[in-house]
Amino acid sequence: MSKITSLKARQILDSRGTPTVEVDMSVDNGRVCRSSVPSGASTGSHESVELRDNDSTKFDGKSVFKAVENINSIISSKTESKSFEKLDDFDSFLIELDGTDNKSKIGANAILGCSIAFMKCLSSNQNKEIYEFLNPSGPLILPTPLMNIINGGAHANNGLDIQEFMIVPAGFETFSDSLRAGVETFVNLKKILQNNGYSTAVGDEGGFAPNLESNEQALGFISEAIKKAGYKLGEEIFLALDIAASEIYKDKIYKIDGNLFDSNQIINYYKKITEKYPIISIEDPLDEDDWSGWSDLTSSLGEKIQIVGDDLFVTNEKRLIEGINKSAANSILVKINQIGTISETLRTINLASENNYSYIISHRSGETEDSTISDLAVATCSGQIKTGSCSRTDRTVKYNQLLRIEEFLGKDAKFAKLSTFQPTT
Ligand code: 2PG
Ligand code: MG
Repeated sequence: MSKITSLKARQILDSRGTPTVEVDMSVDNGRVCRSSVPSGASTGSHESVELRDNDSTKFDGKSVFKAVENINSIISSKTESKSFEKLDDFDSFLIELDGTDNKSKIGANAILGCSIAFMKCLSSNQNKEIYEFLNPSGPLILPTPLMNIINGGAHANNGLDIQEFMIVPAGFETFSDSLRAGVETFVNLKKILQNNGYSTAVGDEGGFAPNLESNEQALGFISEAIKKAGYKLGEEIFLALDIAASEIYKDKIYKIDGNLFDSNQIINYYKKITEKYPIISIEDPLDEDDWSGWSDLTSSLGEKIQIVGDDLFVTNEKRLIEGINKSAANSILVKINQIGTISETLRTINLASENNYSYIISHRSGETEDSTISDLAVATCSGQIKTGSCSRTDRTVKYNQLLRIEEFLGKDAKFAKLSTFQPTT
């Protein structure tokens, strides 16, 4: 049984300068472990609630002093006399303490900060890395990165409707070679954008945010950058998109490059671009509540590419069950703060895996120096991680942790390549 022996939360800043929650905790008088909580911009409306103070005189209404106070007073006092057998018991206790369906009382940000910190304390007390603690008997797999090298949508102010243009360097033997190919493509993309007179300033996830003429132009420049870096497009490096379609959907109509599409028409648009470019994964191609559109797209393109539910599933078992029943998507994006505890995240992953859905461990557009998701990706054998481009420390901290894990695992470090992509390749 494990007991919290110290607990202190504070407000810090995330990568956008927005306040977020940091937690310092020790369990059974072990080392103090620290966690911090990410935050999205294109948030799904079914996500757990991030508690913010909404006081317009401070931090543009976004301070999290209430969530911090909920940890330092409520969670701290209610756990004082309690011991927990496992992480699962601790997380269940927090869920019950909150008592709402969406963690709106104590705040998913407060709860997640404690859940991550408790997990870190348990692993530290066992002298284990987080990935070892989560999966002591293996197998362990280094994930293929989905690197968002052109940022649009809610993550930039450049007029690109599609939120994320990603490269997937999957055709390599090791994680570090894959990362290197991603970095070299990024560097070449910078030169191409410069030569064409576009800005090389970066967006929220460290990818470039040029004011391009069209969404397809982004795909063209990225394809060129891959070739210029000396890699084979569609063999070594593939493409992926996050449309974040809820952001371009209004009155049952989607808008891309000034064109208006209903669900059927946008499905045709996806068919065309996946014929033209080696796109192997599309996330949130349709609105978060356009279930019939999702089922139609999955039946027409699901045999060919990975169709990923992010805002659709919000890492929530109930939403995922609905998706499985409706044959909507074949993959789920997993964000720990959408659901609010590590244990629930692991249950959602198990459900996905049992139903042959792939699962991608993901960051948020607002990030911190916490690299827990890298360990989570290795421990759960997700085979895929989405953690932005290869610039900005909030993004590279996750890649750097994966480089360390690769080194720790030595010759046992297996790299996922395309093994977990849906449809299984
Ligand atoms: C997404 C994410 C992360 P945000 O839509 O997948 O890339 O963005 O955190 O803004 O929801
Ligand atoms: Mg998304």
